[in-house]
Amino acid sequence: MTALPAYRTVSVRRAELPAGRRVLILSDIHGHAEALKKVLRRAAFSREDTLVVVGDLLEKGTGSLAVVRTLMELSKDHRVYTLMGNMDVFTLSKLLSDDPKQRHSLFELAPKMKNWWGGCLLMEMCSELGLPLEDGADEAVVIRAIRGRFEGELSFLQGLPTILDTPRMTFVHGGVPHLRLIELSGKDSDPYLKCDDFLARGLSFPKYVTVGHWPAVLYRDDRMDMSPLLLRERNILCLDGGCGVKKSGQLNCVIWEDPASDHFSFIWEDELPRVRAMAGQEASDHYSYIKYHDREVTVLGKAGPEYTLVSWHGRKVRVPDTAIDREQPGRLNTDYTDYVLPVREGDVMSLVRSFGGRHYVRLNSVLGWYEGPIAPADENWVVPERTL
Ligand SMILES: [Mn+2]
Repeated sequence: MTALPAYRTVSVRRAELPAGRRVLILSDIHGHAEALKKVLRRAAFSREDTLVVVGDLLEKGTGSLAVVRTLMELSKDHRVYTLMGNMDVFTLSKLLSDDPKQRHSLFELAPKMKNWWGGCLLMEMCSELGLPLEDGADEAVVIRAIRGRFEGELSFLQGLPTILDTPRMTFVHGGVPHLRLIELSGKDSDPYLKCDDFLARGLSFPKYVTVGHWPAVLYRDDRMDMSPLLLRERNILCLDGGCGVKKSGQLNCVIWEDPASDHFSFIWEDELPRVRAMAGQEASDHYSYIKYHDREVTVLGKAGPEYTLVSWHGRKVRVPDTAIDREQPGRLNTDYTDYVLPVREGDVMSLVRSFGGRHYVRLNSVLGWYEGPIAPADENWVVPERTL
């Protein structure tokens, strides 16, 4: 067995966070460079603050290179700690592999990534190099060119630590089994970056452990609420708003008022159009929330233009036709809710998509339906900051 390269093993960075200074925490930017810029602007991020990015800069968006460059640039003259995520390691390990098969898998994946997310890091790099992948490029040549042109970006990514440990908070993309970090040091980082469903492990910690990776919405059973989840009794903060993974997701930014305090608030941004509700509506009393791991349905028939009626656990649910998996019509291709949101006239919402005159929107971090008329939102509208 060959030894893992250093960037695939656990490295722990230790730091003191200056008292009295805000700490802004992001994770899972996933190639959403515009959302990143917007959220930093909204937070009025400055040299006074500390910024911690808890991994997954890359993929599932079209601006991976811009995200990396933005963070590299900020790191020069701001207090920025950027950590590694599992997607970052995934792409990096293929771009840097000496094994042509490993590299080939990235080329094979590229058209799928383009289809799902509009692009991928490999495509961005090729397009900057003027070597479009569609022309059946010579993979060895492309990889050599990439390693040359993007040496700076690649070495920045390789240098990202796995864990940031500070006196009152430990940051890691996926999760940790305990805080004896010295024992994790040098091990394969994969289990700590890809720690799916971290909360289900039932752990609690003597200081805050902040993670991304697993969208916080998946921990909630009542509504599709994308806001960060702070479990004070367990000292765990999950902040992934599902940016990238879901078109309906948001990039959360947790604001820790002072590293000596226990006061946390958050804002968010996304790249969706913002619309204003022209009328109010009441919330639905009964609704379904179909999660990705439980999305088997029976199609009952059409339910008007653009909608299909399905049965899910014996409940009738109206879903947009596009939510039915084309390859396996017995299931949905996404998480889904038919929840009709409580909306007041004038509320500003992120518009995911409209179907037959009804709008699938996110309002106050919660996904659902708005059935009234919409207008473009006022450009001066700002995302409200909410206490956690
Ligand atoms: Mn991840």
